[in-house]
Amino acid sequence: MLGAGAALVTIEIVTLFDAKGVSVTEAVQNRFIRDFAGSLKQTAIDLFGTNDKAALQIGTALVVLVLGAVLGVVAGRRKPVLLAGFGGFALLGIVVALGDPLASGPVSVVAALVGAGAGLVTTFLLERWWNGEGPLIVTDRTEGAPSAAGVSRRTVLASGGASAVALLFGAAAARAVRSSLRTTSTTVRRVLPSPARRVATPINQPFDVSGLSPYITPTADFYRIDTAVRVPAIDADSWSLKITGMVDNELTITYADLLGRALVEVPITIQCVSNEVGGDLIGTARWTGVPLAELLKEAGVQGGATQIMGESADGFTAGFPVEAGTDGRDSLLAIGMNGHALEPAHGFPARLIIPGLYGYVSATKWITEIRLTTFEAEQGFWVPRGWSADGPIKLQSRIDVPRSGDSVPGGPQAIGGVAWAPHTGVKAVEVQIDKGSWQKAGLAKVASVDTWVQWRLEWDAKPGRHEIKVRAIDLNGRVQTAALAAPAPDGATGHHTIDVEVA
Ligand SMILES: Nc1nc2c(c(=O)[nH]1)N[C@H]1C(S)=C(S)[C@@H](COP(=O)(O)O)O[C@H]1N2
Ligand SMILES: [Mo]
Repeated sequence: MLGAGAALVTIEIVTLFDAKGVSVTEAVQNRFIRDFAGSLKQTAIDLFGTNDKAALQIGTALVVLVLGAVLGVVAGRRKPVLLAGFGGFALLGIVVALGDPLASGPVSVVAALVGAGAGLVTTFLLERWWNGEGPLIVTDRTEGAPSAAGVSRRTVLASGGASAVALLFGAAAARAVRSSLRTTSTTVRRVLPSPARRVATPINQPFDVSGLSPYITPTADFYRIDTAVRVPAIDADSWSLKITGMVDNELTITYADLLGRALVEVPITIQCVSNEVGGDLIGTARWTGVPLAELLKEAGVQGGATQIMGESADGFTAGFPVEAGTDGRDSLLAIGMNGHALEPAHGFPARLIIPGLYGYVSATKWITEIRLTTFEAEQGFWVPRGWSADGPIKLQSRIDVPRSGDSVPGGPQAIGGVAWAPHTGVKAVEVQIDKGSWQKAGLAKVASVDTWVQWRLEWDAKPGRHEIKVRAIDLNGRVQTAALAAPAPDGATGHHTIDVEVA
């Protein structure tokens, strides 16, 4: 177990030589996500929410320690078995790391080999000490004591456990140092040129309800979903984006090219398909970027192309219909969010933002390629993992205040929330209290049909328990369905319903 811990910490220390990349362990975690994401995504989100990565780290540490312990038990005093065990894990790590676009080959090979070496040496030394052969012999060996070195079983377990924890902290510390190295080397705050065109964000909204989601979600509160264990650290100066596939002219675009173009700023709501009814995997930001249509026009999309596939530096892919890039909506190759260059977590240096589509089919972060292809030829990351190839965001609405389970004072007060039908627009929001008639809520202003709308209803709350439901009606007159559907395969449906207690 301690040998395995020593291997882990060594791998992280060696990977300090590749601050921007991923370690062998992270490459294995990425691979695990790739292979099991299909079956685990919703369970992981349900269990851990957006702490799923923390859960993965803790899980990995435990699995590695347990594997080490099992190897120790199996190997006994047979050194070749230990050698084969550590060697096998090193080989596996190397093979997986070589397949990870963000892992450096040479650093991974060295890290895996040195890590396995450190694990073996630790194990051999401990074993020698245990058998009373090494330099660490405790002299007052008592005959028949539970451990060969004359140390009690309890002391061995306690110091062994403490050492394992120390090794894990060491690995975490090495990662933290690596994170700080990457942030200083890549996330130089870039000031974006002011946009040439701006879709105005409504200020002076007609109402202000405490607890209601703000129209524009602050970047710090914006939800985050990515398959990469670690946020890719990309150097904007060496980054480039290729437009390839079924185009007349392949293009290569640099960050400087993007900064030199006429930028637009547009408020757009994006949502994760995994968002449950009433969930918070949705947000609206002012996105700054270059119209995707302009880039596609320069590349010259060929007649047979039906799908635009975005591919990222970490190998993630997401594909959507060509029309969503060319039909006049504000689809963007975005470089800014809420007035600043993108945060690394949200896709620095560039990502796609496509109004009306779930993120998993469209919003590729850390994008390095836009490939014109067909739906027959290629599938985006989530499609073979059980999610629909088509991902229009469904008509939905949410109650923000009061919160379900709240106890509220009686008398006049506001019920409020948000509703959305991205790229279609919301015509009306209706609220039902205690199975009564549907009452029309007031709507705030919106920048366009591409964002959510805030709504409010005045309520004269009478004492007792109450059930409150909301539904939206889109600009085509479609009423949000009450039929319950889970997020997989193409987005949850149903009416958000809450219970409140009025004092
Ligand atoms: N490279 C990459 N881009 C990605 C993803 C990802 O895992 N990797 N996740 C997608 C999904 S599922 C969603 S919902 C959005 C979330 O964008 P955000 O994290 O900026 O909110 O990004 C999309 N872009
Ligand atoms: Mo998503």
